[in-house]
Amino acid sequence: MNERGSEPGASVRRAAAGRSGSGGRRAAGPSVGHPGREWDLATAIADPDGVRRGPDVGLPEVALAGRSNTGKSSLLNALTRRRGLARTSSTPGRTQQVLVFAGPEPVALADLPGYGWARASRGERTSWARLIDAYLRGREALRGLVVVIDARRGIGPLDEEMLARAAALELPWRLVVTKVDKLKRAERDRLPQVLGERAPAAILFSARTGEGRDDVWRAVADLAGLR
Ligand SMILES: Nc1nc2c(ncn2[C@@H]2O[C@H](COP(=O)(O)OP(=O)(O)OP(=O)(O)O)[C@@H](O)[C@H]2O)c(=O)[nH]1
Ligand SMILES: [Mg+2]
Repeated sequence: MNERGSEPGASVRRAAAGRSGSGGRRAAGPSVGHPGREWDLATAIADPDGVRRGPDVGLPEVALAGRSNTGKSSLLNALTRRRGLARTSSTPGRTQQVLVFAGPEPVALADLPGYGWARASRGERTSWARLIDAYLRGREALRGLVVVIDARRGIGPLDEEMLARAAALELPWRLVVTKVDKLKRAERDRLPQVLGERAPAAILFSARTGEGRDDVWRAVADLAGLR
């Protein structure tokens, strides 16, 4: 099947149709998705208390985490094939809440605020960090993380911290190395060395060209316990 011609998440729906039982933290509803429904915002969580209060979307959830401006929201838009669904910006700090999106697939996608934006005020950074932490700890439907890394920056200390936190919470994760369209051939060839031991767990992706999109969907399905 060609990349552009495939439906969003078609492999996820096929996998869900054949699955027997759900893995992860706790079963979150029937996980059937809503065939025919367009991807749309299901709920927004603005503060740590909102994690407990926030409505259960009734689907297992996979969250997109990563440094500010790495391309989390762009990845979400590529996965759902809805340009402009999650707001993106060349200015870091665009996403400031946890935004949970649901559509026809049997999995919800959560767009997290980015971490590590040096120009955010200390207060903003603290409140986003608290929100992310509360979400990771408290969101019952959460099954796993896609940790998004900018291909030109590699994995930094804050990313390692996020991976350690995921491990401590027993949340499975996958790495997505995005913006690979920006790499020169030689830079791309060096990626396995740059990523080191993380390389085998990494999916190369570009929101610009669509490269890797189906692989990311497969990873999302695995994280959600659908395959
Ligand atoms: N060339 C290229 N640019 C990208 C890609 N993905 C994202 N961008 C650009 O990178 C910038 C940041 O993208 P966002 O998707 O808003 O990043 P984010 O991680 O959601 O950022 P925050 O919400 O601020 O944490 C935007 O200008 C995007 O157009 C990609 O795969 N290739
Ligand atoms: Mg964003």
